[in-house]
Amino acid sequence: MNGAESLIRTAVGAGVDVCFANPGTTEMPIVAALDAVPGVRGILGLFEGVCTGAADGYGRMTGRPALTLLHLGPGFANGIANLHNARRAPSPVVNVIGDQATWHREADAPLTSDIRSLASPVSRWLRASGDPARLGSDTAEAIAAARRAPGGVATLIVPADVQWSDGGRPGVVPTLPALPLPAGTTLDRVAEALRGAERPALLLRGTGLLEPGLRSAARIAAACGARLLCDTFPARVERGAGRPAVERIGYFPEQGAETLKGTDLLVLVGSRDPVTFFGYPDTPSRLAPEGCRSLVLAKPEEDVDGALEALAEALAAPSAGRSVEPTARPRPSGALDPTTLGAAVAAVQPENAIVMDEGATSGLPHYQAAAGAPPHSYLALTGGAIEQGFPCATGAAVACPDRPVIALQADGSGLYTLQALWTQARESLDVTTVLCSNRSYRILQIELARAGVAEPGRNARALTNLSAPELDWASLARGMGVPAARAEDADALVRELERGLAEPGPCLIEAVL
Ligand SMILES: Cc1ncc(C[n+]2csc(CCOP(=O)(O)OP(=O)(O)O)c2C)c(N)n1
Ligand SMILES: [Mg+2]
Repeated sequence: MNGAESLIRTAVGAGVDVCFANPGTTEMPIVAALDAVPGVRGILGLFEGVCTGAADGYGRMTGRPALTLLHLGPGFANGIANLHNARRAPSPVVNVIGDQATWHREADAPLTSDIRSLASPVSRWLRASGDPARLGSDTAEAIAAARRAPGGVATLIVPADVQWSDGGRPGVVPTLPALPLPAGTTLDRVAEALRGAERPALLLRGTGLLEPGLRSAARIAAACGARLLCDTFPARVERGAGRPAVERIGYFPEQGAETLKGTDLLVLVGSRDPVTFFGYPDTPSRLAPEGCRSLVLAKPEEDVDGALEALAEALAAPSAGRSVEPTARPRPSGALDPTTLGAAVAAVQPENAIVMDEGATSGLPHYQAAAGAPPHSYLALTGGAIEQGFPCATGAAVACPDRPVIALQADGSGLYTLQALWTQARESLDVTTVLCSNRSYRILQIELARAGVAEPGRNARALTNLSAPELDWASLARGMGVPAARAEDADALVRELERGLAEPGPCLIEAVL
Protein backbone atom coordinates (compact mmCIF):
# COMPACT_ATOMS: atom_id res chain seq x y z
CA MET A 1 0.00 0.00 0.00
CA ASN A 2 1.37 3.39 -0.87
CA GLY A 3 0.94 6.52 1.20
CA ALA A 4 -1.97 7.82 -0.87
CA GLU A 5 -3.91 4.58 -0.41
CA SER A 6 -3.29 4.70 3.34
CA LEU A 7 -4.71 8.24 3.37
CA ILE A 8 -7.90 7.21 1.59
CA ARG A 9 -8.25 4.00 3.62
CA THR A 10 -8.00 6.06 6.80
CA ALA A 11 -10.66 8.45 5.54
CA VAL A 12 -13.02 5.63 4.54
CA GLY A 13 -12.49 3.92 7.89
CA ALA A 14 -13.48 7.14 9.62
CA GLY A 15 -16.69 7.52 7.59
CA VAL A 16 -15.39 10.32 5.37
CA ASP A 17 -17.16 9.73 2.07
CA VAL A 18 -16.82 12.84 -0.10
CA CYS A 19 -13.83 14.65 -1.59
CA PHE A 20 -14.37 18.04 -3.26
CA ALA A 21 -11.36 18.18 -5.52
CA ASN A 22 -9.44 20.22 -8.03
CA PRO A 23 -6.24 18.21 -8.40
CA GLY A 24 -2.98 18.60 -10.30
CA THR A 25 0.18 16.60 -10.91
CA THR A 26 1.21 16.55 -7.23
CA GLU A 27 -2.11 14.92 -6.28
CA MET A 28 -2.17 12.17 -8.92
CA PRO A 29 -1.38 9.30 -6.49
CA ILE A 30 -4.33 10.40 -4.34
CA VAL A 31 -6.59 10.63 -7.41
CA ALA A 32 -5.57 7.07 -8.31
CA ALA A 33 -6.12 5.96 -4.70
CA LEU A 34 -9.69 7.28 -4.80
CA ASP A 35 -10.38 4.49 -7.31
CA ALA A 36 -8.07 1.88 -5.81
CA VAL A 37 -9.82 2.23 -2.45
CA PRO A 38 -13.61 2.48 -2.88
CA GLY A 39 -15.72 4.55 -0.52
CA VAL A 40 -15.03 8.20 -1.27
CA ARG A 41 -17.03 10.09 -3.90
CA GLY A 42 -14.77 12.45 -5.81
CA ILE A 43 -16.58 15.63 -6.88
CA LEU A 44 -14.85 18.03 -9.22
CA GLY A 45 -15.04 21.74 -8.50
CA LEU A 46 -13.87 24.00 -11.32
CA PHE A 47 -12.28 26.46 -8.93
CA GLU A 48 -10.85 25.76 -5.48
CA GLY A 49 -13.25 28.18 -3.79
CA VAL A 50 -16.04 25.91 -5.01
CA CYS A 51 -14.39 22.92 -3.32
CA THR A 52 -13.80 24.65 0.00
CA GLY A 53 -17.23 26.31 0.08
CA ALA A 54 -18.87 22.99 -0.75
CA ALA A 55 -16.95 21.29 2.06
CA ASP A 56 -18.22 24.03 4.39
CA GLY A 57 -21.84 23.41 3.34
CA TYR A 58 -21.38 19.66 3.63
CA GLY A 59 -19.88 20.06 7.11
CA ARG A 60 -22.70 22.35 8.29
CA MET A 61 -25.36 19.86 7.23
CA THR A 62 -23.72 16.60 8.37
CA GLY A 63 -21.48 17.69 11.24
CA ARG A 64 -18.80 15.57 9.52
CA PRO A 65 -15.80 16.67 7.49
CA ALA A 66 -15.48 16.18 3.76
CA LEU A 67 -12.03 16.15 2.19
CA THR A 68 -10.89 18.84 -0.16
CA LEU A 69 -8.05 17.97 -2.53
CA LEU A 70 -6.15 21.04 -3.70
CA HIS A 71 -3.05 21.71 -5.78
CA LEU A 72 -0.02 23.15 -3.96
CA GLY A 73 0.07 26.75 -2.69
CA PRO A 74 -1.70 28.46 -5.58
CA GLY A 75 -4.57 25.97 -5.66
CA PHE A 76 -4.99 26.22 -1.92
CA ALA A 77 -4.82 30.03 -2.06
CA ASN A 78 -7.79 30.03 -4.43
CA GLY A 79 -9.78 28.25 -1.72
CA ILE A 80 -8.84 30.43 1.24
CA ALA A 81 -11.78 32.87 1.25
CA ASN A 82 -14.30 30.08 1.71
CA LEU A 83 -12.06 28.40 4.28
CA HIS A 84 -12.21 31.69 6.14
CA ASN A 85 -16.02 31.37 6.08
CA ALA A 86 -15.72 27.72 7.19
CA ARG A 87 -13.45 28.75 10.06
CA ARG A 88 -15.99 31.35 11.15
CA ALA A 89 -18.91 28.89 10.92
CA PRO A 90 -17.02 26.85 12.29
CA SER A 91 -17.35 23.77 10.08
CA PRO A 92 -15.39 20.53 10.06
CA VAL A 93 -13.23 20.38 6.91
CA VAL A 94 -10.09 18.37 6.07
CA ASN A 95 -7.91 19.92 3.37
CA VAL A 96 -5.41 17.68 1.61
CA ILE A 97 -2.85 19.67 -0.37
CA GLY A 98 -0.30 17.99 -2.58
CA ASP A 99 3.20 19.44 -2.55
CA GLN A 100 6.40 18.98 -4.53
CA ALA A 101 8.30 15.75 -3.83
CA THR A 102 10.45 16.28 -0.73
CA TRP A 103 13.74 16.03 -2.67
CA HIS A 104 12.44 18.36 -5.39
CA ARG A 105 11.67 21.27 -3.08
CA GLU A 106 15.22 22.61 -3.10
CA ALA A 107 15.05 22.85 -6.91
CA ASP A 108 12.53 25.65 -6.37
CA ALA A 109 10.43 24.62 -9.38
CA PRO A 110 7.76 27.12 -10.54
CA LEU A 111 4.82 25.84 -8.46
CA THR A 112 6.84 25.65 -5.24
CA SER A 113 5.69 28.02 -2.49
CA ASP A 114 5.27 28.40 1.25
CA ILE A 115 2.01 26.48 1.76
CA ARG A 116 2.24 26.61 5.53
CA SER A 117 2.13 30.39 5.57
CA LEU A 118 -0.97 30.34 3.38
CA ALA A 119 -2.70 27.63 5.39
CA SER A 120 -2.00 28.59 8.99
CA PRO A 121 -4.47 31.51 9.33
CA VAL A 122 -7.45 29.37 8.36
CA SER A 123 -6.36 26.06 9.92
CA ARG A 124 -6.85 25.00 13.52
CA TRP A 125 -4.57 22.01 12.77
CA LEU A 126 -1.78 21.97 10.19
CA ARG A 127 0.86 19.41 9.33
CA ALA A 128 3.18 18.53 6.46
CA SER A 129 3.44 14.77 6.28
CA GLY A 130 6.99 13.53 5.71
CA ASP A 131 6.80 9.74 5.81
CA PRO A 132 4.46 7.33 3.97
CA ALA A 133 4.41 5.09 7.05
CA ARG A 134 2.94 7.95 9.04
CA LEU A 135 0.59 9.44 6.47
CA GLY A 136 -2.28 7.23 7.72
CA SER A 137 -1.90 8.37 11.31
CA ASP A 138 -1.42 11.99 10.17
CA THR A 139 -4.70 11.71 8.25
CA ALA A 140 -6.41 10.26 11.31
CA GLU A 141 -5.18 13.17 13.40
CA ALA A 142 -6.39 15.65 10.80
CA ILE A 143 -9.87 14.11 10.80
CA ALA A 144 -9.96 14.06 14.60
CA ALA A 145 -8.89 17.71 14.71
CA ALA A 146 -11.60 18.73 12.22
CA ARG A 147 -14.23 16.91 14.28
CA ARG A 148 -13.21 18.22 17.67
CA ALA A 149 -16.03 20.47 18.95
CA PRO A 150 -17.21 22.79 17.65
CA GLY A 151 -15.59 21.61 14.37
CA GLY A 152 -12.78 23.27 12.46
CA VAL A 153 -10.48 23.32 9.48
CA ALA A 154 -7.59 20.83 9.46
CA THR A 155 -4.96 20.98 6.73
CA LEU A 156 -2.63 18.19 5.71
CA ILE A 157 0.18 18.92 3.24
CA VAL A 158 1.38 15.78 1.45
CA PRO A 159 4.51 15.81 -0.74
CA ALA A 160 4.05 13.77 -3.91
CA ASP A 161 6.73 11.19 -2.98
CA VAL A 162 5.05 10.60 0.39
CA GLN A 163 1.90 9.76 -1.60
CA TRP A 164 3.49 7.44 -4.15
CA SER A 165 6.00 5.61 -1.88
CA ASP A 166 5.16 2.22 -0.43
CA GLY A 167 4.90 1.52 3.26
CA GLY A 168 1.54 3.16 3.92
CA ARG A 169 -0.43 2.06 6.97
CA PRO A 170 -4.00 3.18 7.58
CA GLY A 171 -4.54 5.23 10.71
CA VAL A 172 -7.44 4.95 13.09
CA VAL A 173 -9.39 8.02 14.15
CA PRO A 174 -9.96 7.89 17.89
CA THR A 175 -13.55 8.12 19.09
CA LEU A 176 -14.33 11.64 20.19
CA PRO A 177 -14.13 12.18 23.92
CA ALA A 178 -17.38 13.24 25.58
CA LEU A 179 -17.71 17.02 25.58
CA PRO A 180 -17.08 18.63 28.94
CA LEU A 181 -20.01 20.31 30.67
CA PRO A 182 -19.35 23.76 32.09
CA ALA A 183 -18.52 23.78 35.79
CA GLY A 184 -21.45 23.59 38.21
CA THR A 185 -20.50 27.01 39.56
CA THR A 186 -20.91 28.48 36.06
CA LEU A 187 -24.38 27.00 35.82
CA ASP A 188 -25.35 28.35 39.24
CA ARG A 189 -24.01 31.80 38.42
CA VAL A 190 -25.90 31.98 35.12
CA ALA A 191 -29.12 30.65 36.67
CA GLU A 192 -28.93 33.22 39.45
CA ALA A 193 -28.19 36.05 37.03
CA LEU A 194 -31.14 34.99 34.85
CA ARG A 195 -33.47 35.00 37.87
CA GLY A 196 -32.39 38.54 38.70
CA ALA A 197 -32.36 39.96 35.18
CA GLU A 198 -35.14 42.14 33.83
CA ARG A 199 -34.53 41.70 30.14
CA PRO A 200 -32.18 38.78 29.53
CA ALA A 201 -31.27 37.16 26.23
CA LEU A 202 -29.46 33.98 25.19
CA LEU A 203 -27.07 34.35 22.26
CA LEU A 204 -26.95 30.89 20.67
CA ARG A 205 -24.37 29.45 18.30
CA GLY A 206 -23.34 26.00 17.07
CA THR A 207 -25.53 23.11 18.18
CA GLY A 208 -27.47 25.58 20.32
CA LEU A 209 -29.26 26.53 17.09
CA LEU A 210 -30.12 22.93 16.21
CA GLU A 211 -32.48 20.54 17.90
CA PRO A 212 -32.35 19.52 20.74
CA GLY A 213 -30.32 22.55 21.92
CA LEU A 214 -33.01 24.92 20.69
CA ARG A 215 -35.71 23.08 22.60
CA SER A 216 -33.79 23.47 25.85
CA ALA A 217 -33.17 27.13 25.05
CA ALA A 218 -36.92 27.64 24.54
CA ARG A 219 -37.58 26.06 27.94
CA ILE A 220 -35.14 28.51 29.51
CA ALA A 221 -36.87 31.35 27.67
CA ALA A 222 -40.21 30.21 29.08
CA ALA A 223 -38.82 29.98 32.60
CA CYS A 224 -37.27 33.44 32.79
CA GLY A 225 -38.56 35.48 29.87
CA ALA A 226 -35.25 35.43 28.02
CA ARG A 227 -35.16 36.18 24.30
CA LEU A 228 -33.41 33.78 21.94
CA LEU A 229 -30.90 35.43 19.62
CA CYS A 230 -28.37 34.36 17.04
CA ASP A 231 -25.57 36.16 15.24
CA THR A 232 -26.34 38.28 12.18
CA PHE A 233 -24.91 35.53 9.99
CA PRO A 234 -25.43 32.14 11.66
CA ALA A 235 -23.86 28.97 10.23
CA ARG A 236 -27.11 27.07 10.56
CA VAL A 237 -30.41 27.62 12.33
CA GLU A 238 -33.21 25.06 12.45
CA ARG A 239 -36.34 27.14 12.15
CA GLY A 240 -39.91 27.36 10.91
CA ALA A 241 -43.31 26.32 12.21
CA GLY A 242 -43.19 24.10 15.29
CA ARG A 243 -39.73 25.27 16.27
CA PRO A 244 -38.65 27.99 18.72
CA ALA A 245 -38.22 31.44 17.18
CA VAL A 246 -34.70 32.85 17.05
CA GLU A 247 -34.12 36.53 16.35
CA ARG A 248 -31.06 37.61 14.35
CA ILE A 249 -28.96 40.52 15.53
CA GLY A 250 -29.25 43.41 13.04
CA TYR A 251 -26.42 44.06 10.59
CA PHE A 252 -25.56 47.75 10.78
CA PRO A 253 -24.32 48.97 14.20
CA GLU A 254 -27.50 50.90 14.94
CA GLN A 255 -29.63 47.91 13.90
CA GLY A 256 -27.60 45.54 16.06
CA ALA A 257 -27.82 47.96 18.97
CA GLU A 258 -31.58 48.18 18.41
CA THR A 259 -31.89 44.36 18.62
CA LEU A 260 -30.06 44.40 21.95
CA LYS A 261 -31.61 47.59 23.33
CA GLY A 262 -32.67 47.26 26.93
CA THR A 263 -30.93 43.91 27.38
CA ASP A 264 -29.38 43.75 30.83
CA LEU A 265 -27.97 40.23 30.65
CA LEU A 266 -26.54 38.41 27.65
CA VAL A 267 -25.91 34.69 28.19
CA LEU A 268 -23.33 33.43 25.71
CA VAL A 269 -24.06 29.87 24.59
CA GLY A 270 -21.16 28.68 22.45
CA SER A 271 -20.98 32.27 21.24
CA ARG A 272 -18.99 35.44 21.86
CA ASP A 273 -19.99 38.90 22.94
CA PRO A 274 -21.45 40.44 19.76
CA VAL A 275 -19.52 43.16 17.95
CA THR A 276 -20.18 45.38 14.95
CA PHE A 277 -19.26 43.93 11.55
CA PHE A 278 -16.90 46.86 10.86
CA GLY A 279 -15.48 49.75 12.82
CA TYR A 280 -17.15 53.08 12.05
CA PRO A 281 -16.16 56.53 13.36
CA ASP A 282 -17.42 57.20 16.88
CA THR A 283 -19.08 53.80 17.10
CA PRO A 284 -18.11 51.28 19.78
CA SER A 285 -17.15 47.75 18.71
CA ARG A 286 -19.39 46.14 21.32
CA LEU A 287 -23.06 45.93 20.35
CA ALA A 288 -24.63 45.28 23.75
CA PRO A 289 -25.85 48.38 25.58
CA GLU A 290 -23.70 49.95 28.25
CA GLY A 291 -24.26 48.19 31.56
CA CYS A 292 -25.38 44.94 29.94
CA ARG A 293 -23.61 42.03 31.58
CA SER A 294 -22.31 39.15 29.47
CA LEU A 295 -21.95 35.73 31.03
CA VAL A 296 -20.58 32.60 29.36
CA LEU A 297 -22.78 29.54 29.86
CA ALA A 298 -20.76 27.29 27.56
CA LYS A 299 -17.67 27.81 25.46
CA PRO A 300 -17.80 26.57 21.86
CA GLU A 301 -15.63 23.56 22.74
CA GLU A 302 -17.91 22.55 25.61
CA ASP A 303 -21.18 20.59 25.67
CA VAL A 304 -23.52 23.36 24.56
CA ASP A 305 -26.62 21.12 24.44
CA GLY A 306 -25.88 19.59 27.82
CA ALA A 307 -25.33 23.02 29.34
CA LEU A 308 -28.66 24.28 27.99
CA GLU A 309 -30.49 21.25 29.32
CA ALA A 310 -28.82 21.53 32.73
CA LEU A 311 -29.69 25.23 32.89
CA ALA A 312 -33.32 24.49 32.01
CA GLU A 313 -33.42 21.98 34.86
CA ALA A 314 -31.70 24.37 37.28
CA LEU A 315 -34.40 26.94 36.49
CA ALA A 316 -37.15 24.33 36.96
CA ALA A 317 -38.29 25.25 33.45
CA PRO A 318 -41.50 23.86 31.95
CA SER A 319 -41.04 20.74 29.85
CA ALA A 320 -41.52 22.66 26.61
CA GLY A 321 -41.10 26.26 25.53
CA ARG A 322 -42.96 28.22 22.91
CA SER A 323 -42.70 27.40 19.28
CA VAL A 324 -43.72 29.25 16.14
CA GLU A 325 -47.22 28.73 14.74
CA PRO A 326 -47.54 28.06 11.02
CA THR A 327 -48.38 31.33 9.31
CA ALA A 328 -50.25 32.13 6.14
CA ARG A 329 -47.70 32.94 3.48
CA PRO A 330 -49.59 34.77 0.76
CA ARG A 331 -48.10 34.66 -2.72
CA PRO A 332 -46.87 38.13 -3.55
CA SER A 333 -47.85 39.89 -6.70
CA GLY A 334 -46.55 42.87 -8.64
CA ALA A 335 -43.11 44.43 -8.68
CA LEU A 336 -40.09 42.51 -7.49
CA ASP A 337 -38.10 43.98 -4.61
CA PRO A 338 -36.32 42.31 -1.68
CA THR A 339 -39.60 42.13 0.26
CA THR A 340 -41.67 40.49 -2.49
CA LEU A 341 -38.69 38.27 -3.36
CA GLY A 342 -38.46 37.03 0.23
CA ALA A 343 -42.23 36.56 0.37
CA ALA A 344 -42.20 34.57 -2.88
CA VAL A 345 -39.58 32.14 -1.60
CA ALA A 346 -41.27 31.84 1.80
CA ALA A 347 -44.64 31.19 0.12
CA VAL A 348 -43.48 28.17 -1.84
CA GLN A 349 -40.54 26.71 0.07
CA PRO A 350 -41.28 23.04 0.73
CA GLU A 351 -41.00 21.28 4.05
CA ASN A 352 -37.47 20.39 5.07
CA ALA A 353 -35.84 22.81 2.65
CA ILE A 354 -32.29 24.04 3.17
CA VAL A 355 -32.06 27.77 2.51
CA MET A 356 -28.57 29.09 1.75
CA ASP A 357 -28.70 32.87 1.98
CA GLU A 358 -26.05 34.86 0.17
CA GLY A 359 -28.74 37.18 -1.05
CA ALA A 360 -27.03 40.17 0.60
CA THR A 361 -29.35 43.21 0.55
CA SER A 362 -31.97 41.22 -1.39
CA GLY A 363 -31.92 38.26 0.99
CA LEU A 364 -32.71 39.94 4.30
CA PRO A 365 -36.55 40.07 4.23
CA HIS A 366 -36.81 36.32 3.62
CA TYR A 367 -35.78 35.47 7.18
CA GLN A 368 -38.80 37.27 8.63
CA ALA A 369 -41.16 36.10 5.88
CA ALA A 370 -40.20 32.45 6.42
CA ALA A 371 -40.49 32.49 10.22
CA GLY A 372 -43.72 30.46 10.09
CA ALA A 373 -42.87 28.49 6.94
CA PRO A 374 -42.57 24.70 7.14
CA PRO A 375 -39.52 23.54 9.12
CA HIS A 376 -36.27 24.32 7.32
CA SER A 377 -32.55 24.88 7.82
CA TYR A 378 -31.19 28.35 7.26
CA LEU A 379 -27.49 28.91 6.41
CA ALA A 380 -25.78 32.30 6.16
CA LEU A 381 -22.48 33.82 5.08
CA THR A 382 -20.57 33.38 8.33
CA GLY A 383 -17.29 35.11 7.56
CA GLY A 384 -18.41 37.90 5.26
CA ALA A 385 -16.14 36.70 2.44
CA ILE A 386 -18.53 36.78 -0.50
CA GLU A 387 -18.40 33.88 -3.02
CA GLN A 388 -19.84 31.34 -0.67
CA GLY A 389 -23.46 30.93 -1.74
CA PHE A 390 -23.23 28.77 -4.86
CA PRO A 391 -20.53 26.46 -3.39
CA CYS A 392 -22.12 26.12 0.05
CA ALA A 393 -25.51 25.28 -1.49
CA THR A 394 -23.73 22.69 -3.63
CA GLY A 395 -22.13 21.03 -0.62
CA ALA A 396 -25.39 21.10 1.35
CA ALA A 397 -27.13 19.34 -1.56
CA VAL A 398 -24.43 16.66 -1.64
CA ALA A 399 -24.84 16.22 2.11
CA CYS A 400 -28.64 15.98 2.00
CA PRO A 401 -29.74 14.44 -1.33
CA ASP A 402 -33.30 14.03 -0.04
CA ARG A 403 -33.80 17.68 0.85
CA PRO A 404 -34.53 20.54 -1.54
CA VAL A 405 -31.92 23.30 -1.43
CA ILE A 406 -32.89 26.90 -2.17
CA ALA A 407 -30.07 29.37 -2.73
CA LEU A 408 -30.74 33.08 -2.36
CA GLN A 409 -27.84 34.40 -4.36
CA ALA A 410 -26.85 38.05 -4.83
CA ASP A 411 -25.49 38.80 -8.29
CA GLY A 412 -22.15 40.39 -7.36
CA SER A 413 -21.32 37.70 -4.82
CA GLY A 414 -22.44 34.98 -7.20
CA LEU A 415 -20.00 36.00 -9.92
CA TYR A 416 -16.99 34.85 -7.90
CA THR A 417 -17.94 31.17 -7.93
CA LEU A 418 -20.75 30.70 -10.44
CA GLN A 419 -18.94 27.69 -11.88
CA ALA A 420 -20.36 25.75 -8.91
CA LEU A 421 -23.47 25.57 -11.13
CA TRP A 422 -21.56 23.18 -13.39
CA THR A 423 -20.90 20.89 -10.43
CA GLN A 424 -24.60 21.08 -9.52
CA ALA A 425 -25.49 20.00 -13.06
CA ARG A 426 -22.89 17.26 -13.25
CA GLU A 427 -23.92 15.78 -9.89
CA SER A 428 -27.68 16.32 -10.52
CA LEU A 429 -28.04 18.26 -7.28
CA ASP A 430 -31.48 19.55 -6.33
CA VAL A 431 -30.59 23.23 -5.92
CA THR A 432 -32.99 25.98 -6.93
CA THR A 433 -31.15 29.27 -7.13
CA VAL A 434 -32.94 32.60 -6.94
CA LEU A 435 -30.42 34.95 -8.47
CA CYS A 436 -31.06 38.38 -6.98
CA SER A 437 -30.20 40.53 -9.96
CA ASN A 438 -29.94 44.16 -8.89
CA ARG A 439 -26.97 44.72 -11.21
CA SER A 440 -24.96 46.44 -8.50
CA TYR A 441 -22.87 46.05 -5.40
CA ARG A 442 -25.88 47.56 -3.66
CA ILE A 443 -24.50 47.25 -0.14
CA LEU A 444 -21.44 49.27 -1.13
CA GLN A 445 -23.66 52.00 -2.55
CA ILE A 446 -25.47 52.04 0.79
CA GLU A 447 -22.13 52.22 2.63
CA LEU A 448 -21.05 55.14 0.44
CA ALA A 449 -24.24 56.99 1.31
CA ARG A 450 -23.74 56.19 4.99
CA ALA A 451 -20.22 57.58 4.77
CA GLY A 452 -21.74 60.86 3.59
CA VAL A 453 -21.07 60.59 -0.15
CA ALA A 454 -24.31 62.14 -1.38
CA GLU A 455 -23.36 62.19 -5.06
CA PRO A 456 -21.05 59.27 -5.95
CA GLY A 457 -18.37 60.32 -8.42
CA ARG A 458 -17.45 58.59 -11.67
CA ASN A 459 -15.14 56.12 -9.96
CA ALA A 460 -17.48 55.37 -7.08
CA ARG A 461 -20.22 54.65 -9.60
CA ALA A 462 -17.92 52.53 -11.77
CA LEU A 463 -16.78 50.46 -8.80
CA THR A 464 -20.23 49.66 -7.41
CA ASN A 465 -22.31 49.15 -10.53
CA LEU A 466 -22.61 45.90 -12.52
CA SER A 467 -24.65 47.15 -15.46
CA ALA A 468 -23.16 47.89 -18.91
CA PRO A 469 -22.64 45.30 -20.06
CA GLU A 470 -25.68 43.63 -18.54
CA LEU A 471 -25.05 40.12 -17.26
CA ASP A 472 -27.28 37.51 -18.82
CA TRP A 473 -27.74 35.09 -15.94
CA ALA A 474 -30.02 32.69 -17.75
CA SER A 475 -27.36 32.25 -20.44
CA LEU A 476 -24.59 31.91 -17.87
CA ALA A 477 -26.52 29.17 -16.08
CA ARG A 478 -27.44 27.35 -19.28
CA GLY A 479 -23.82 27.50 -20.32
CA MET A 480 -23.01 25.55 -17.15
CA GLY A 481 -25.69 22.96 -17.94
CA VAL A 482 -28.31 24.37 -15.55
CA PRO A 483 -31.85 25.12 -16.82
CA ALA A 484 -32.73 28.76 -16.25
CA ALA A 485 -35.57 31.25 -16.37
CA ARG A 486 -36.04 34.96 -15.87
CA ALA A 487 -38.68 36.51 -13.60
CA GLU A 488 -39.51 40.19 -14.01
CA ASP A 489 -42.23 40.35 -11.37
CA ALA A 490 -43.25 38.53 -8.20
CA ASP A 491 -45.97 36.51 -9.96
CA ALA A 492 -43.42 35.12 -12.42
CA LEU A 493 -40.96 34.37 -9.62
CA VAL A 494 -43.57 32.34 -7.73
CA ARG A 495 -44.47 30.48 -10.91
CA GLU A 496 -40.85 29.72 -11.83
CA LEU A 497 -40.01 28.73 -8.26
CA GLU A 498 -42.88 26.23 -8.19
CA ARG A 499 -41.73 24.81 -11.49
CA GLY A 500 -38.09 24.65 -10.41
CA LEU A 501 -38.86 23.07 -7.06
CA ALA A 502 -41.06 20.43 -8.68
CA GLU A 503 -38.24 19.33 -11.01
CA PRO A 504 -35.31 17.31 -9.71
CA GLY A 505 -31.84 18.67 -10.39
CA PRO A 506 -30.61 22.25 -10.38
CA CYS A 507 -32.20 25.33 -11.88
CA LEU A 508 -31.61 29.07 -11.71
CA ILE A 509 -34.19 31.83 -11.77
CA GLU A 510 -32.94 35.32 -12.43
CA ALA A 511 -35.12 37.59 -10.31
CA VAL A 512 -34.84 40.99 -11.96
CA LEU A 513 -34.95 43.60 -9.21
C1 LIG B 1 -14.10 38.14 -0.78
C2 LIG B 1 -14.74 39.47 -0.69
N1 LIG B 1 -14.46 40.40 -1.60
C3 LIG B 1 -15.05 41.62 -1.53
C4 LIG B 1 -15.90 41.93 -0.52
C5 LIG B 1 -16.50 43.32 -0.40
N2 LIG B 1 -17.90 43.29 -0.71
C6 LIG B 1 -18.84 43.16 0.25
S1 LIG B 1 -20.37 43.13 -0.34
C7 LIG B 1 -19.81 43.30 -1.92
C8 LIG B 1 -20.75 43.37 -3.07
C9 LIG B 1 -22.05 42.71 -2.84
O1 LIG B 1 -22.84 42.83 -4.01
P1 LIG B 1 -23.94 41.76 -4.29
O2 LIG B 1 -23.44 40.42 -3.98
O3 LIG B 1 -24.46 42.00 -5.65
O4 LIG B 1 -25.04 42.10 -3.19
P2 LIG B 1 -25.92 43.43 -3.07
O5 LIG B 1 -25.14 44.35 -2.19
O6 LIG B 1 -26.11 43.98 -4.44
O7 LIG B 1 -27.18 43.02 -2.43
C10 LIG B 1 -18.45 43.38 -1.96
C11 LIG B 1 -17.66 43.53 -3.20
C12 LIG B 1 -16.16 40.91 0.42
N3 LIG B 1 -16.98 41.08 1.45
N4 LIG B 1 -15.58 39.70 0.30
MG1 LIG C 1 -26.07 43.01 -6.33
